[in-house]
Amino acid sequence: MSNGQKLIDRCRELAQISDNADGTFRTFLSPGMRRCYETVTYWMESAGMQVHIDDAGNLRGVFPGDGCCAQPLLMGSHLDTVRNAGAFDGILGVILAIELVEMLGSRKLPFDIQVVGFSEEEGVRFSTPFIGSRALAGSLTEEFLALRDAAGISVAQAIRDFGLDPNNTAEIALKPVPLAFLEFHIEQGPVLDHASESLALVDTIAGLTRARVTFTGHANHAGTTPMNLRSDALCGAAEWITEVERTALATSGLVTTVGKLDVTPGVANAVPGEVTMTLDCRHADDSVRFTAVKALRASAIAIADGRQLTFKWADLLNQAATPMHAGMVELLNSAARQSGLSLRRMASGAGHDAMILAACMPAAMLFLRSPRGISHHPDEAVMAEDIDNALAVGGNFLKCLSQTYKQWETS
Ligand code: HGY
Ligand code: MN
Ligand code: MN
Repeated sequence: MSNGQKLIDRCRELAQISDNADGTFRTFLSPGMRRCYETVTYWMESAGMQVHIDDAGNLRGVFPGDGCCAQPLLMGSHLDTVRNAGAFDGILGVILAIELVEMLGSRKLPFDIQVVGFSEEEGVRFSTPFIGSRALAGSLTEEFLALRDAAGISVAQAIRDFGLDPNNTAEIALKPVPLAFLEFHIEQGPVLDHASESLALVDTIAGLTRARVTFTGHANHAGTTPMNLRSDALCGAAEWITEVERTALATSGLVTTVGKLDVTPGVANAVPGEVTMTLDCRHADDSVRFTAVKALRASAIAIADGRQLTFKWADLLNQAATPMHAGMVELLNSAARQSGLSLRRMASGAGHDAMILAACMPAAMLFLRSPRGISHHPDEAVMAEDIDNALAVGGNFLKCLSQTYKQWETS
């Protein structure tokens, strides 16, 4: 069996570990995550790593180097998922990094290799992503620790419930800072599949605005309330959602999504009194994103005024577009050329932990083709040959970095 197929099998094995009876779903420090960590810990230890869980719930494997370089190389991705997820988003990046370590056998590099499985990237449980990587970047503030999930449990309490110490999260920031962070990830879109290409270098990660938007009117009887006397929150939301779509269709490179919508009272025979929804807006150029978000906020206010509704807007996330480290991308590119591959550079429409870690260390990403461009869906897939190519590039990257680490050392 090729390594590629072995790693596909491992990802599919983890996809069976879920907090839901139907579909793959694991959130921050959930029971499913604990079971997932047990399996990944076994694979990390089999590859010769020392494994621990840090106080932000990240799974951490360390493969010691020969001591020549104090700064480690960090590789990894996230182990949490969206609801009804595929088997490879995030997970493949952790499994592939473990395999690169395993392929070293007893060889020691000049630097330690740290493999991390981040505890929360998708932001499902607390409506805010990147909890694990923020801790490693030293940006997990008290404000994040105080966020509460739908059951009213705070991030800090979830950390305590898992047997960890939320008072220690400030200690997690990596010291010394790693030479680099390398994340392997599926593209999650159609570009490579359409071009029949195996891998790509990521040059920038699109910026991301996420907000919670609420329209409030008056719930009333569906049968007795005349149409001209209604303040129907859902009709207002519907008018705005079509404006959200129209704005993106009219703006090159902009994507907007209303992915979650809650209606109250949410019964067939009552006029909707309140609608709460999420807005996700992304673009590789922050000024374009800011202009779009400003226009969408203004149109929501106008729609609410015109329908005697009230309107609330709560910012959940404003993540800047993040360029990858040019030097590290070039090193990855030369590793790819050594593997006989000539790779395109492309922007990532999806957000990734690399955009958080890029604030404090050189970060680079290698994309693997997503067959049919599907992701955040059970039909998400990856091809064994692309994993084999990624392992070849990753192996050459470790070799190139071992030969050039002195030029990247910062401490
Ligand atoms: O939403 C995203 O872009 C990523 O999958 N968390
Ligand atoms: Mn995702
Ligand atoms: Mn991901």
